[in-house]
Amino acid sequence: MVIKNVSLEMVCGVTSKIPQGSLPEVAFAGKSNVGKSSLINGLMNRKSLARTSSQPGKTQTINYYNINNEIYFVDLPGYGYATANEKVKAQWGKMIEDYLHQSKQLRAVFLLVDIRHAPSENDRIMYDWILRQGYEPIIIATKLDKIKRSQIAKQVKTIRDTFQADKDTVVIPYSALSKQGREEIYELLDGILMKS
Ligand SMILES: Nc1nc2c(ncn2[C@@H]2O[C@H](COP(=O)(O)OP(=O)(O)OP(=O)(O)O)[C@@H](O)[C@H]2O)c(=O)[nH]1
Ligand SMILES: [Mg+2]
Repeated sequence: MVIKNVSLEMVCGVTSKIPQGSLPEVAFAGKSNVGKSSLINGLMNRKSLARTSSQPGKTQTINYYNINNEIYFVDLPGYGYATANEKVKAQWGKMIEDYLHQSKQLRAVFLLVDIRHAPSENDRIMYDWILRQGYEPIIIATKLDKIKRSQIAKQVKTIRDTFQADKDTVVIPYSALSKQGREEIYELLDGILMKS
């Protein structure tokens, strides 16, 4: 995949209806602060089109990035943002669930988890939502630069085991600093686009 032009085309808040565009979509899900917006910037080759923050809870809307007029990258709000109040948490959960239910153009869901930790209860719920909606989750293990090379295989195994992922489930370690893992993700995206 070669990125030629990108733009933030739609922003969808809690009260908006899920837009039904004509391009295929891939979504990026994961807990707050895991690196969804950073990954999207890395894939788009942009430093900060998708807003990132060291404060969790930066992305509170569903943001649609139009890539080459070919596909949308859909940045979902992060879950598990500890200091958000219950009402806000419930709204975010509902937005994500509605999106997975209602988007007719969704082709794949990237589920991001921090490579340093075992996936949380919320991650497992998300993984199950993805499976139940009939999508094959693609797991991206983020912040690869924060662990030693020698720990990668063990951390990937912990992630697989926690999700009880089957053999075919792809886990790609990724670093937003070095962009390691990006080529593999582009290849997957090419495969998804060929099928749509
Ligand atoms: N070292 C390192 N830091 C990262 C990486 N990916 C993201 N970060 C940092 O983690 C923080 C959160 O990144 P975001 O991309 O904003 O995370 P997000 O998942 O979009 O967060 P929400 O919008 O709150 O759901 C930022 O300070 C990023 O710079 C990575 O691969 N390596
Ligand atoms: Mg974000």
